[in-house]
Amino acid sequence: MMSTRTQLDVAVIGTGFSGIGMAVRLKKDGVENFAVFEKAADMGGTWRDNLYPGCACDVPSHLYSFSFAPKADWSRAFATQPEIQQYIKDVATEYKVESHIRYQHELTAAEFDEQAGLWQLSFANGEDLQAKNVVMGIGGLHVPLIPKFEGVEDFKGEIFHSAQWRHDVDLSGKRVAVIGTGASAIQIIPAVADQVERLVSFQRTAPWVMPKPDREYSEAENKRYARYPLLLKASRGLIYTENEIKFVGFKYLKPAMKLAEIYAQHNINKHISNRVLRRKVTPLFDMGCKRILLSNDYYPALAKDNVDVVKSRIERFTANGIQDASGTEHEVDVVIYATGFRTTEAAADLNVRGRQGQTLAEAWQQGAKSYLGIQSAGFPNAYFLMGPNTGLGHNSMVYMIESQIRYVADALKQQRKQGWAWVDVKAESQQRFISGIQAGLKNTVWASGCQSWYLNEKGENWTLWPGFTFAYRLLTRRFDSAVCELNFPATDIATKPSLFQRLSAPLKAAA
Ligand code: N01
Repeated sequence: MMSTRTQLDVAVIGTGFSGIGMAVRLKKDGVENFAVFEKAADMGGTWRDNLYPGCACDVPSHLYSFSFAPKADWSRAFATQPEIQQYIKDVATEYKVESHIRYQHELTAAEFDEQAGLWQLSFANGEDLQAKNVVMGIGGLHVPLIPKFEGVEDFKGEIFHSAQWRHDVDLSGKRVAVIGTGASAIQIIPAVADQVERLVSFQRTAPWVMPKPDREYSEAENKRYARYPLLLKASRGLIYTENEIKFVGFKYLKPAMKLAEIYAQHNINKHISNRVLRRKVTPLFDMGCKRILLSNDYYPALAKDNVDVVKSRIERFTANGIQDASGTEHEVDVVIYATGFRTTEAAADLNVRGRQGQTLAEAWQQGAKSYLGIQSAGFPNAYFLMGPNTGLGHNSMVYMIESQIRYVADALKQQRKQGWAWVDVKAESQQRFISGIQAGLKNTVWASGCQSWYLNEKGENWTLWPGFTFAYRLLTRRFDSAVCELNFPATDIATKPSLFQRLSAPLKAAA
């Protein structure tokens, strides 16, 4: 049981890739006085929460893993949710960070005490404590987006969100509606299509879906990876490079994306013979504007006799189902919202108060303003992992997280060495960074006119990193104290001799 008197050097929030990666780094740097706070009873972040059927990663696991903890025995190229969550747990065990985790500690408030240079943290279980630094590893996509449909309260069946899967609801033989056709839906639909009596897919926007180069790894292959770590590194490097090349298309070589669209259309035609359905599922926006999805079984699932795709807008819910804008009522027993998440700006929902009592929600009212997606002016000694404008449309988030962990670790190291009470990024440095980001986003495919979770309701992009990921790594290679306001403990300032005192000391001694 912790009390307000407990004082930590670092409080890390969350136990996903970000939180566990940060904890490992703190241990490596010899920091022991830290704790990792987790709202749930288990670790894994998004890979603990998303338990829907078919949940898997769409980035190959040789890359979607920590560079310091390569795994030679992934069962397949694109690992599924249980294997990825287990990987996170194995890393926590191997690097001995489990004893630092405090489960069932949901952060409810964080307030910075400028005089003391400490964060006052409060948790839903009634505990509170102080920490010199806070590292937010809460993930970018963890608050389910639940649209408000008219008549929802009249519906007699079951409704749940993809990230809050109801395992007690048996879908066998049921009529099921899936709302949304994003990364989650295209995994759920094929996974449940054979089990249900009828499936209605409500598609507002048809996504671009490419074949997924997925396969099982043979035992012999994995033995080779274990025996020759360089081979594993080469596989990781190759996947990384292929993904970075995608960014060239997103920003500089748009005609190349047109070729990719032709290939994707061929993928639709290969699996769907019905021309009406083909047209329905053919996207009408530039490829890359929304996340490019990977699947080998999505289109075959849509082509099944018991699956319907409804393009008409959802008008309202009825007692027995959903009525679309054409007036047709689709009777269903279960509705699954695969409607995505509120984005990074959702971090503003946290009750975080920085200097002069300003809340994060107030600071981010006109956009999620940050420096490198890691610091936010007015919130000293607070660091964000997977923060604003560091999401990716083309590569592995774990790579970005590792860049950020390195930057934060360097900030903390310099803080210990220099004895700073607190460190706050200067508003003008932050503004310069934001201007660069927004200029960089201008000619990318993400600004080509589609509506996606990358953009807020004003059409502004506070989520994506508009460049190569190696450029981000270079930018974050060392903590830059020159862009920060640095504050020394009051006692240090009082006892430190002034320049005049230091210069006049020898004269006084000689007199
Ligand atoms: O959510 P989404 P997701 N009425 O926002 C539709 C990551 N992820 O959970 O396209 C009707 O992509 C919405 O329609 P539209 C990944 O980063 C990763 O699928 O806006 N429909 C869309 O079709 C991904 O990008 C993996 O017109 C409504 C869908 O719901 C992110 O999570 C796996 C609606 C939401 O799609 C989110 O993916 C899964 C409404 N009112 C997820 N509101 C990996 O493999 C929304 N929609 C790593």
